[in-house]
Amino acid sequence: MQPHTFDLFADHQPAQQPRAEQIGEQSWVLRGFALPLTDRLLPALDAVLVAAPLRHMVTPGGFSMSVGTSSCGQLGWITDRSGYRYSRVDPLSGLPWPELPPVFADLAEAAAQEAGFSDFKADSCLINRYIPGAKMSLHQDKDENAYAAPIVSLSLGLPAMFLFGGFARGDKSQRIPLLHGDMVVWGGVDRLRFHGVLPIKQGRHPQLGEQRINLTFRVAG
Ligand code: MD3
Ligand code: FE
Repeated sequence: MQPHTFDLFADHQPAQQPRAEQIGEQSWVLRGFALPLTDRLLPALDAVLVAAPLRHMVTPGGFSMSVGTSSCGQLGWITDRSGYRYSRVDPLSGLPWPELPPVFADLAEAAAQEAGFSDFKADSCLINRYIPGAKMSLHQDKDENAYAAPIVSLSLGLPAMFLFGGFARGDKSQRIPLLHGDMVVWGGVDRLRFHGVLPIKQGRHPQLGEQRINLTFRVAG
């Protein structure tokens, strides 16, 4: 974490608004946390997506995901007819995934710290791209090797309605709007809660256009 990055966060935070909004026992929404860094985040994201383009992966059941996905970092999440897993290589290129840009790593660590998780070092960043109408059905994230570390997410572009459920598929979900620059940290007892994203509404974001991009930073290995 570079000191100048830290100053940026301090300077841009509106004084009145609470910095962190608790949504679960060990889960926090950090409204606008990434906004001071978007000028560095967006070009880094573009470079990653040139090296490892978004693609619509196929689930074990044979359905093509409505969300386009890619990854950076040492491990990337993939799915195909044989199952879900993390891979050191991008199956599209046969090459290792692009490195995690330092601005991504610093931001994820700072957000985790803010939510009470120190020394968060992500080895994987999953990139999800939603166009209007795309959604993510309720699911649990269980493909990581350990659940001690939190998952940190960054929302960019069009708004989304995030569903934060319980520990069984049928449990009631909270609906949490996520806007450009918002970050969420899920850890500890909340790590295995069901969650999903409602279909994205039509719209145009001034910087990202007609799309939402979500990054999730994970310790997968
Ligand atoms: C809550 N992505 O990629 S962010 C996913 O907005 C995923 O693209 C959504 O669910 C998206 O798996 C939601 C984050 C998220 C990730 C892991 C969680 C929320 C979580 C684990 C437990 C509880
Ligand atoms: Fe998930």
